[in-house]
Amino acid sequence: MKATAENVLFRHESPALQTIADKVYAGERLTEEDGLLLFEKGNLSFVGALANHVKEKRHGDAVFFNRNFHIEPTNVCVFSCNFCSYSRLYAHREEGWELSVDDMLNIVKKYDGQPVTEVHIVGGVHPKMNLYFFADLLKAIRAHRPDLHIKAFTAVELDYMFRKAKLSVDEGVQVLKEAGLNSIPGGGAEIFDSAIREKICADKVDAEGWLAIHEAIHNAGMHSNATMLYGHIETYQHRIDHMSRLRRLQDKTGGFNTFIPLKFRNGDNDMSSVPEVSVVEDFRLYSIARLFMDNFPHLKAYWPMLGRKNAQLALAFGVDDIDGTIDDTTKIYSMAGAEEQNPAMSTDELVTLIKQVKRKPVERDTLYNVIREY
Ligand code: V47
Ligand code: SF4
Repeated sequence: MKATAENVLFRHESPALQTIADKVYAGERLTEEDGLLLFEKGNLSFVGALANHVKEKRHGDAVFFNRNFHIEPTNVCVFSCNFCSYSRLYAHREEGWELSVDDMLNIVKKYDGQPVTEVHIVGGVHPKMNLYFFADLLKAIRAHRPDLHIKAFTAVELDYMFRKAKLSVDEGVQVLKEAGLNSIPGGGAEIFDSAIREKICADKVDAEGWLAIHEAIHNAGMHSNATMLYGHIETYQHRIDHMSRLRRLQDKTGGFNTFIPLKFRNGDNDMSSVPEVSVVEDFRLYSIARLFMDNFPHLKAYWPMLGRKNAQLALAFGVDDIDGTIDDTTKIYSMAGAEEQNPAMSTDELVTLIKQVKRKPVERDTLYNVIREY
């Protein structure tokens, strides 16, 4: 065999893994069996090198970020996901927070004159905050700041709002679109497998419902993201099944921008006895996701969850996006024990973080239009 860089790098791997490497270099889609084999047998350097190859082929040295801030309308929630450290049941709502439309508009006003491009709005599922409350919120933000991209509400929140309003998914989506919604975030997907869902988030929207809402969003001409909560009680097969369902919907609609793996954090929740997976397992997952999700343009490492140093490292394992400046406005991870207790980074800090690992920072808007290269 000729000693090329490629076959030197992979020469110790099994023939089956070598076949996967060949497929990746040829730009061929990996099967579910390939994905499973990578999880079972692919060591970090093997999957990482392949993922970096794919990342660089698609995006070169670019690493995307945006200037955004979060609004969390409430942490009161009718559901009781066992992994959630953040929510408070309605019966204990005095321990939580509930923002009015005016409160939230005042948060938006704090950014007047600042070059933020996106507001990200997600929270618990409050029984009194209905579709029309949120439509009013969208209208108020849109009227105040017409250029701001509003990325709001997970499929879990939407499913509840639409059902309570007795509207079909398409009708509900239309109401919010007309009020000013631009796209939706990827939360609530967790792990699609129904047996796992039954154990970790039994009472909220199921896989089919989650996927149907994203499909309706795409059909209405909007984009969305997709997440996967990993590293708890799921198996490798469940991860592949999850990513495969997303890949199939993406083949159909092309409406997903970004895949965001979310590492299960075990601080202060009903799954605290489940140990967290290692950092090596995190980066293997990012790498395999980059290889398997061939029709997802972007792979995001959410830095408030990973921490800054690990987010930097993730850029060597297929990741091309590290979300945004955020500005200390999200609590979902700090309450679950993430390193970043007050997540905020200035644009300068984000740019430096990316440059330190010899990548090119590219500021983007929500839809990945380039705003500025650094
Ligand atoms: O669905 C909750 C996760 C998600 C824990 O689309 C936890 O740009 C780990 O979806 N350990 C909500 N994860 C957040 C989310 C998100 C975040 C950033 C960007 C985007 C985007 C979306 O947070 C939930 C759940 O999967 N989560 N608790 C926990 N203990
Ligand atoms: Fe509610 Fe979301 Fe927490 Fe589940 S993860 S309990 S839906 S806030």
